[in-house]
Amino acid sequence: MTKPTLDPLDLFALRDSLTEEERMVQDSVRRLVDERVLPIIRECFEEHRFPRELVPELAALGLLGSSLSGYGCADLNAVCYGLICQELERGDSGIRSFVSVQSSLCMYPIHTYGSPEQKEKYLPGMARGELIGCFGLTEPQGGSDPANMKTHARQRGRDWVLNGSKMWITNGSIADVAVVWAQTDDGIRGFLIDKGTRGFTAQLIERKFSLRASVTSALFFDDVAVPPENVLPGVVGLKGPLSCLTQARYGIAWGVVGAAQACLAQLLDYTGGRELFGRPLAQNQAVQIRLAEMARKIAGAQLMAHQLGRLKDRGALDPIQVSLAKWNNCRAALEVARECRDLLGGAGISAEYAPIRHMLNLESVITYEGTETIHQLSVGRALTGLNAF
Ligand code: TGC
Ligand code: FAD
Repeated sequence: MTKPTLDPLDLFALRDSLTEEERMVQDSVRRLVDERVLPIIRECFEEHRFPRELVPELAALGLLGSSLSGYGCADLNAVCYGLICQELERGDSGIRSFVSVQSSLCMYPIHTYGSPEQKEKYLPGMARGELIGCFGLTEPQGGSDPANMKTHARQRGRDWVLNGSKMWITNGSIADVAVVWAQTDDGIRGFLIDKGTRGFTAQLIERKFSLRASVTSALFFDDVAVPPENVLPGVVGLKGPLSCLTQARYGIAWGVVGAAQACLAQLLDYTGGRELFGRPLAQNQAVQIRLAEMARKIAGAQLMAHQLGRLKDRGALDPIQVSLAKWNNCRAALEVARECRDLLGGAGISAEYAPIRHMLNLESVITYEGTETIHQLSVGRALTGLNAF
């Protein structure tokens, strides 16, 4: 038997190209996932429970708003943020989702578009995990087309009055502050709605088959009075929410690699140890071809994520590159998870094995933050200059 010399989960030795700081970040998140996430995540998924008890530990490692500077944030580079997402999603997409929403969808817009007072009020508490955020863009009538949002805000005296609803909102029922995008007479604006504000309610969406270790909710706004201090002053228009989505989609392109790695690692172990027809399952050509295909998909996704990170750190990232990577990497991870589920045979449907949990999670991940079709059409538009939306 030939001894493997390469790391099957890092065939292009990308770990060697990381700086010392990047490796340290990866190692510390990896430890957290091994010691704190993996022992409980199966039960959380079965019980449909987000492990909120982990939030202080995520915060203590500097994982909330990790790319931001000041306000108690870690000011890490983009590759570090990617590695954080990758390691967390090796545990579960729900944990990565929590960090994506807190960091990229809530802290990022406050940091980028907020007033000095808003930054002081929210960011330090969010970095410490004492304040949880959610991001309300999607509405029941169609998340792919947020320009058509019905939630609106009108000025009444000094305040704004917000009416409408949002659907499928991660962290919605546990959030202390909701970053809500609403149509106004002069374009889409961002509003910071504190928990307990009169007229604002969040309702948990129960009985999901996917992302069961994550909180998903609907938000309702019934004549919610919002003072001007709670309006993000730095942006008007769809580019506000879309710029946040670029940050979060970037993290997802890395995160799903972790989910795929977790699946392949478990499958390599399983097929190496299971004897059928007098030899290990892994010693069949048909099985090796499938394992090699999975390794190819993971390696391609990893290379794309790493290059995306280097481009982002140089300030040269284009949202279309993020669309391509989000699409490619989610599709690759989902295919890997489904293949692993299948090669585990009957065991593949057991909660004892991770692939089915990752597979079910990835059905959400390929849908949220822009469905696969939306990213394909975005790339198509960039290639042709013709808008097919
Ligand atoms: P488009 O013409 O492309 O853009 C409108 C304006 O926005 C500007 N823009 C950006 N600005 C900054 N950064 C970016 N990344 C930007 N992308 C676009 C653009 O320049 C333009 O500005 P201006 O000044 O010219 O007006 O807009 P469009 O209406 O054609 O877009 C179409 C489309 C389909 C691409 C867009 O609507 C879209 O991306 N739809 C998908 C919606 C989506 O992804 N929703 C996700 C909701 S959040 C979520 O799912 C969280 S899950 C969290 C978790 O748990 O991890
Ligand atoms: P639709 O937009 O109705 O799309 C339905 C189908 O039509 C899709 O397959 C789509 O690709 C396809 N389609 C759409 N347009 C076209 C076209 N022009 N041509 C061909 N096909 C098309 N949103 C938030 O704002 N904040 C959150 O925190 C958040 N968290 C989420 C968590 C979970 C678990 C899930 C599942 C979703 C979350 N979302 C969140 C919402 C998510 O972003 C939307 O589900 C997504 O954008 C798709 O919107 P939709 O579900 O309304 O589907």
